[in-house]
Amino acid sequence: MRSGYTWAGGLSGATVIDSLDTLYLMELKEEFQEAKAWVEESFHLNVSGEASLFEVNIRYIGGLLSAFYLTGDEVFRIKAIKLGEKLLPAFDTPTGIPKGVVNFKSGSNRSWGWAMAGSSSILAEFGSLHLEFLHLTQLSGNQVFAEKVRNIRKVLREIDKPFGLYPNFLSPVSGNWMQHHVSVGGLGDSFYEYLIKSWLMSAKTDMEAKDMYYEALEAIETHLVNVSPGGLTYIAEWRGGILDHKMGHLACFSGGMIALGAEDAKEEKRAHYRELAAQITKTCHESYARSDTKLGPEAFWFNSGREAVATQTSESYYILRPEVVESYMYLWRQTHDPIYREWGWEAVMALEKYCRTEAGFSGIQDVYSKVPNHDNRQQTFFLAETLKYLYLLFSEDDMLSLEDWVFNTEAHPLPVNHSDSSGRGGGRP
Ligand code: DMJ
Repeated sequence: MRSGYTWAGGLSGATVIDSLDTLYLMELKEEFQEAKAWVEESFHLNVSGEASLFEVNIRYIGGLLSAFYLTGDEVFRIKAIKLGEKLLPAFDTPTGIPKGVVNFKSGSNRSWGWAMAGSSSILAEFGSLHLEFLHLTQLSGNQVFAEKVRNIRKVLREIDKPFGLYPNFLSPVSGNWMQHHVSVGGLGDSFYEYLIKSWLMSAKTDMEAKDMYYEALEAIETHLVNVSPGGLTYIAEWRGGILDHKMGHLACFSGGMIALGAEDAKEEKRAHYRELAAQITKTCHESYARSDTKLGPEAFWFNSGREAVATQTSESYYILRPEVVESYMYLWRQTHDPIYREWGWEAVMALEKYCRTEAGFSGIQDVYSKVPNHDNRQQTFFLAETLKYLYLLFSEDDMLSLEDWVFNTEAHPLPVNHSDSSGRGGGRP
């Protein structure tokens, strides 16, 4: 077992913890017991490296919380809370907006060097803590976790937003935006996701999250959503008013998110959001269908007559990302249109053909080449997300029902807090 990941601060077993709930769900009982034994005996928290607050939260805390909720095994609850406590120094900033990196040894924090020369926190990072931190408070009785994320919400609620949009970089010192770049892909993505999911996880009591989500979505639609000459709907990136007609693979989760949120929109917008979700998901499928491997590139453009294809080899790779099949799963649950299972099956076949290796699955360097070009890495989110969403796509709707569970941005299911409103428990799958 190696630590391997630079973002993990010396924690080992990222793949084990990220895949616990997938193993459990798929009834791989022996493998699950082996993984649980590893968590009990070998998952040590007394490490001293520098960790990413965001990655440790979504993969480790999310993975442990889901494993606890699915099984009731105390070891997962206890380790999730202890690890959560180790993340708290990231919030020691003048605004309470956490910095991206926490030093497990010294308890100091810093921003990523690449984030506006180390001056900024990233929207998708500090905006994707809410679900897990509320559960940490619920399971520990310690209010500190909930207080931290409520403060983040307050800062974001009160700050001026250009055209109602949320830029990607914010100073944790001054609380001001550091530039005006907006993305529903990398750097922005899961912030929007956590707004609608906070609303759903609160059993539809967190009105603030609801309002912020629909307001943000309206601004995105007004300023970022476009239709290509060939009729493909996409979400562009916004740089202070200028658009990059580009969509990242990461942004393809938004079809699923918009579908998930459609039901609680104003009545006159519901059908519209369902259609928008279907169109975006169709575009993301096109990015797969237009490649030689039938897997999609990291980013695709809508420029000079070329649509839904990467325009540079540096953006032609596929690293086993989940976002496209994630949207198929949500659209399937919403519509039961068999096209989503067909598209999901195309992805399964392509993964088998181009990504399966002797030791597992690997990313590929060029989706436009049929010659094997493995990158020799199996990202942890392949087991946490890609395989889980595919499995759910071909399962009955009551397997982790969307009424009772929300998925964190790493696809770890967390129970809806029904006790707030109706007295129903979170339930087991
Ligand atoms: C995952 O770690 C999470 O989904 C995150 O929000 C962004 N993307 C990767 C997988 O692509």
